[in-house]
Amino acid sequence: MEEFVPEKHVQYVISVEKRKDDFESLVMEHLRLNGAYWGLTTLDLMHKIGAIDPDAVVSWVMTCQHQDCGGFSGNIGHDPHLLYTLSAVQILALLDRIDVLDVEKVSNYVAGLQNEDGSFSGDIWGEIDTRFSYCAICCLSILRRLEKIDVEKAVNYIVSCKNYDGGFGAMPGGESHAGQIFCCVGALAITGSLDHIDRDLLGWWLCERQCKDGGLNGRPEKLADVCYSWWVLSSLIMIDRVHWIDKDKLAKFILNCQDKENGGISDRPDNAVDVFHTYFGVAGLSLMEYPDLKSIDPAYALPVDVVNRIFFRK
Ligand code: 3PZ
Ligand code: ZN
Repeated sequence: MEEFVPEKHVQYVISVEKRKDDFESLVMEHLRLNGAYWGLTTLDLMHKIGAIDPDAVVSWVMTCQHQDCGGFSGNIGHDPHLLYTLSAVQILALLDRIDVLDVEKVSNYVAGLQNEDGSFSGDIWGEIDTRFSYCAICCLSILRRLEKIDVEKAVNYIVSCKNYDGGFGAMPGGESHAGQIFCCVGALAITGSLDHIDRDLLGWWLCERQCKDGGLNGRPEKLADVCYSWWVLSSLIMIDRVHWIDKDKLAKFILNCQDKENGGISDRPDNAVDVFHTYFGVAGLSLMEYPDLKSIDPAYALPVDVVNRIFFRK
């Protein structure tokens, strides 16, 4: 039986946070705000958010904000995008520091990226993708400013990306993919629109993602990968069909991807670890109610206690 080594993962996440100039860090330079969200959420799920200095994180996050438009970039000196603006808002929510934000300014930036057909562009360059619909809706919901967009049009656009297999793509007619399905189901869950989903049809497609080795893949014929534990499981939970997969086999697959010596989790057994798969591995275990982990909200991708604090201030 594989054992879970949370203390090692805490050490690993903190060490990645400190290293700033090796190869892995350089590749990740332009998306450090995403990386910070993955690392900090992992620590919080393991009850170790106290290991970091919140004031230092908050002031660094705020240096990534662009004063002209209100959006955030992945690091200082890069271009703002919805992908990083969501991570910034999630980090501040996690640290209970939304108060440092000019909420009107950030929410106007996000709302300004909605198009006439209800879709969202990721930034001023205009690429459209249902991932950006999720980023915008999740962000505005956390900021309690969903009324700034046309929610009905946003929902209708997402529904127009639904396929005959029950899944969703990046745009109308785009191939179903588990990451994209998470974004669409998450956005529909947040806006209370899950009635647009055929739960049995989508649940079937999602539970077909479980491979012989117990892991989950992102679409047919692909290898299992730890990050799909999150995209697939969270979607199954939101549509109430998570009992259709074998949780024990999936937990074993994730535990098998741990580096038990130096900490961290990889995409599949024996590969090199990274913060992304460490986060999604721990988040997947949390969704399966693994002992001693905080539970994570499948739609907001934040610990449940953080989400409750946002909406009920308790
Ligand atoms: C990884 N990105 O484009 S990336 C990401 N992938 O920035 C971060 N599973 O070098 C890390 N694959 C590792 N640390 C991988 C984020 C990708 C996803 C690649 C991946 C994951 C299988 C091939 C896209 C949210 C945000 C971004 C993504 C998905 C979800 C890479 C490759 C790509 C990227 C970064 C590093 C292998 C870490
Ligand atoms: Zn992966």
